Amino acid sequence: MSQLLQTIETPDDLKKLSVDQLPQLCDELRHFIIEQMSHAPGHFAASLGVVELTVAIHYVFDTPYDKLVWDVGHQAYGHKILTGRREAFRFNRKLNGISGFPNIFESDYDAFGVGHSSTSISAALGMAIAARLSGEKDRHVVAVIGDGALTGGEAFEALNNMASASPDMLVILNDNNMAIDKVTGGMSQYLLDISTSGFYNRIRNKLSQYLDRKNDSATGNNSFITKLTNSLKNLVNHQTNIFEGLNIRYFGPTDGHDVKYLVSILRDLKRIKGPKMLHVITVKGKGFKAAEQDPTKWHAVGRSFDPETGEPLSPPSNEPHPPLYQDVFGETILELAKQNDKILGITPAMPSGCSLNIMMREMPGRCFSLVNWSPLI
Ligand SMILES: Cc1ncc(C[n+]2csc(CCOP(=O)(O)OP(=O)(O)O)c2C)c(N)n1
Repeated sequence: MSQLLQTIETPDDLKKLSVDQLPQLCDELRHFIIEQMSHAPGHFAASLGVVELTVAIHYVFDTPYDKLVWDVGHQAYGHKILTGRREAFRFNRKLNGISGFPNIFESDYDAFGVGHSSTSISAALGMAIAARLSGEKDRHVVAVIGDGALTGGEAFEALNNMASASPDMLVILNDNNMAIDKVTGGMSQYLLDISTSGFYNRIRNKLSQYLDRKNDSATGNNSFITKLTNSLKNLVNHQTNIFEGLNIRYFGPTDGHDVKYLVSILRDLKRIKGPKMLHVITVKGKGFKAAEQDPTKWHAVGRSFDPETGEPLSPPSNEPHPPLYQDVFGETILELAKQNDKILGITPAMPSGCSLNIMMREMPGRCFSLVNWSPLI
């Protein structure tokens, strides 16, 4: 039973829990999402992957005064449940129910109305600058963006602007190595490289442990320790970190499922001024075996399923049913492409979602993923 979750109407209730209780709350929240989604389908795997992150952010930051901006927004179910919409979540995506995405008209906790994708850093940058101009120096601004959404052009534009505006804001990069389909391209390879470089990460961890032992006053942006750490980081990091190169302090990569550790990191980051990025590694569909194994299939679910096994509850009927809209598109584009070799297929990193995978299977060299412009071969 959800003993802790049912005591939480808003993040103020969450803050009454001890840090040691947070893993249990995460289990309950994850279970609640699975249970609800099993009979009221919608986006699924992405929210499961950010349960710990969601709990840690609301535990550490003072939302809604502090601004929390989700990027594609389909991972914000946990956020909705912890911010006054636990019961309303039963009517998620239903007529007269709540929206499946953050919506500024629905709740003060939804700082930015989002759909898809790559807008969060720009929006958060605007909020951070507005806070600075209006003298609200204590207001924190946090953007959460996935590695898929980070490949969008507007996200790069925002990182570029962060470098010059130097706002007090935190970007949390939720890296599950997935968009709707598998992420490919230069940025995803880069993130993998910095996540897996053992030597670099060992040195970085030692440095951050050293930093942790220092008192709060030593962790300011201009402190000697901070400057020393940056110099050492540059020394050990032969390839310059792309984010550090843009004047954004980079922290991580770290385990995005260790809620207690996330809380301690976020508390530390809260005290550090300037533009920062925390890179967390998560598993899309975390805690639900079928979704962990096939996150693309479980990105969004269309039918009720058994919350234990993932098996569909209503077997597909033998009755003839109309084809899916996207399959009509997929079959048609393939048919046309066979007749006209000038036709190419382009998708925003979601070949399965728009059924371009039908053409992709037969003509991989003529299909492109918009987000990274690589042929789908
Ligand atoms: C401008 C734009 N580009 C691309 C897409 C297709 N798209 C939808 S969600 C998404 C990214 C999802 O991946 P990520 O941000 O990593 O979130 P996750 O689902 O993995 O949590 C993409 C590329 C879109 N909807 N709009």
